[in-house]
Amino acid sequence: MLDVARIRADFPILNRQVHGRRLVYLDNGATTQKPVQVIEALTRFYSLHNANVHRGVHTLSDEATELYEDVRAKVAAFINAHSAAEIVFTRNTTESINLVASGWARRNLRPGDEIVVTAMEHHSNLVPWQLAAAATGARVRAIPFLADGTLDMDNARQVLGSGKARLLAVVHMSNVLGTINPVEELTRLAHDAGALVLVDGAQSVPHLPTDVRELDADFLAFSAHKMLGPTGVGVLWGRRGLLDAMDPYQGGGSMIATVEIEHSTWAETPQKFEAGTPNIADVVAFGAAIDYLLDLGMGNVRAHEVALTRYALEQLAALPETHIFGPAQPEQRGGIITFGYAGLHPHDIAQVLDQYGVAVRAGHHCTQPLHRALNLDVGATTRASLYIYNDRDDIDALVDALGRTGRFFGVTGAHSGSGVPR
Ligand code: C6P
Repeated sequence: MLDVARIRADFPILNRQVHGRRLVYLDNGATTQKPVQVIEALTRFYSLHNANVHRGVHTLSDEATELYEDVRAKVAAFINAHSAAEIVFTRNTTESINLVASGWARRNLRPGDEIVVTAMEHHSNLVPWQLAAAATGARVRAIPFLADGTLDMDNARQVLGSGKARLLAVVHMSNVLGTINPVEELTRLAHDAGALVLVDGAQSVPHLPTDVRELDADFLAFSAHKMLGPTGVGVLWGRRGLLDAMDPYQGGGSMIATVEIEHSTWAETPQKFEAGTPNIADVVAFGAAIDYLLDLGMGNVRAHEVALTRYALEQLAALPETHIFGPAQPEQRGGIITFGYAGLHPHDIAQVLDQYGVAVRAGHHCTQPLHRALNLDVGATTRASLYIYNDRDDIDALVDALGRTGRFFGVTGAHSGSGVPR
């Protein structure tokens, strides 16, 4: 599937030590590390091609524009979009969702309309809709999830069939449960009900082969930094007709056709949504990240993660004090493994694991409603999240460090207190 040893050699940061130990990086859901190919693309751009885009007629500006626009085409191909014009560069997934909430929802929603989300949404796919609802009189409704971490599809059919749904905003892969939601089926239900669909692909696009024509949704949002690329670059894919009909998100240079003192007209999609100087160098380096993933093959990335997730679930389940959230089968989920351990507070766990060089995330992971639904003593969990450079040694290191953490806190094995369901 993947030659992890060869891959690891491309990631300089994986050579460093943390507290005198080998770095075991298991916080890929937050952000991934960057291969030397991406780092060099960034340096190369600033060393050789740096100029502003879409403005100059000089050589450097032409080169910068071509490099920048080439990545737009590369992103379009990566998700099988019909054209590069459907790709808008933003700062991150959060901004991509806010763009739709501002440019589409505020213009199209009316009092009584419903924006349907799920109880497992990241705050980024919830708060923008709350703001849009407050501005329009629409209402936000959530589809709950079941005890096994999958979405309650009976409820989904009911809510989407109510006749009030105008938009379904749904996470493709949960950043906490790892659940892969049946987005194609949800899209069919939403479209049958006359609602549009926005897919939050922040955790899915980096890990699963993505084909927007198969998904058949209307918008897809994701971030470069979770797929080997630099921070500060996000993508909004949208159907051309919808993007064309939307209001601009911000006003300024580069997004206009003509400007008078009192009014202006807009540039074509996608320039209409990219006001001001964009994050040129990071977009260009994002192109190197996409090349890297294409070279590996997204099918192989997925297969590697399914195999490693299976191993991780087995090894963690063998620790008697561990409770793992989300679907039991690796095929139903991504490489996101959130757990409670021995009644310890997740922050304590993460802090001790760090002493062993193991980087995991602890907290509510920007999903407070999800954590409330899990009915925990504390609104927090510990999360290990995998990517292409992780291997069984990393999982073994996590399990070993967890055992040591338990012994450090004098845990004997009984489930009690925080970190496990009540
Ligand atoms: N989740 C995590 O550790 P940004 O920050 O805009 O690049 O991505 C926001 C976002 C949206 N949706 C989902 C499903 C996400 O997981 C994230 C980011 C990180 O889980 C940081 S909170």
